[in-house]
Amino acid sequence: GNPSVPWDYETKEDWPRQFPLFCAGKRQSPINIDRFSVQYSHWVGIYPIYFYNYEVIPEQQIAINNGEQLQVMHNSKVPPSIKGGGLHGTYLLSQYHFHWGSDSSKGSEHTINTVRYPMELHLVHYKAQYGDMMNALRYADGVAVLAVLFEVSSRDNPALAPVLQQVQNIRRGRGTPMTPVNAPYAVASLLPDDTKSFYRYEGSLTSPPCNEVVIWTVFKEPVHVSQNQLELMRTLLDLHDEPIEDNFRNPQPLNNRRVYRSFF
Ligand code: BO1
Ligand code: ZN
Repeated sequence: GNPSVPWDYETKEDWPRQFPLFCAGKRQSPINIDRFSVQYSHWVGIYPIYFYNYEVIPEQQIAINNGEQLQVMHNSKVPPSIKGGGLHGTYLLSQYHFHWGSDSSKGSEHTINTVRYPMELHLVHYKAQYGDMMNALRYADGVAVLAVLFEVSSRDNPALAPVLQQVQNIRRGRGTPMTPVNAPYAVASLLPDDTKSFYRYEGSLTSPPCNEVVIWTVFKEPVHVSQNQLELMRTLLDLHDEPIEDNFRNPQPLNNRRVYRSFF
């Protein structure tokens, strides 16, 4: 697993061979969440996830086209953070990014009862006590990702507008200027109304090097996105000036894992 070896989604089925250190492991992500085999957990359900500074409008967020994803780094002095919801300790937001498909029949990484969604948002946090993201990747509970599924709607999702406004400035991959997202909005506006109902399991980063360090939270309630907004995502270009699309990994074997739910 040499992290400097380039990877792309065209060869995603080869990641276990290309990055055998972690991508061939037994707690890989994403997974299919089968509603009828998930188990209610009192431990996960008793306390809601508490969101700190999620309502604060960051002074500045930076949108980046990294050649594989549209990623947003925040630049706030006090980063948004989460605790509760069965997580041990506080996790600080590092970045968030999106996975989407070439058409709306696919795009999400997690599937629910094998149903694919057209887009999935990942809010990537690292455990505060581990100091930074790089160090957190060394611990089995180092990273907590919140996943939000999108379903197609006839209405635009206003929470996506500030990020999508930057797409024209970062259309080409790596080497394009990092663009501040200035429009006022809070990260919280990207979350579903019901953050108390979610699925929880232990998994990995969904792309190489696939470190098995992620406590996953997948919200039950999807949010909405319009076809126009999805089309805008699909105009982003990768390193070869090809559209970035289908930047998702397929569900991985559950193996010896349980998926919990926070709700009855
Ligand atoms: S995901 O949320 O599971 N799709 C995911 C996949 C890959 C990463 C993060 C989240 N990669 C890591 C890099 C680190 C970097 C970190 C934060 O993202 O391996 O080098 O510091 O941006
Ligand atoms: Zn992701």
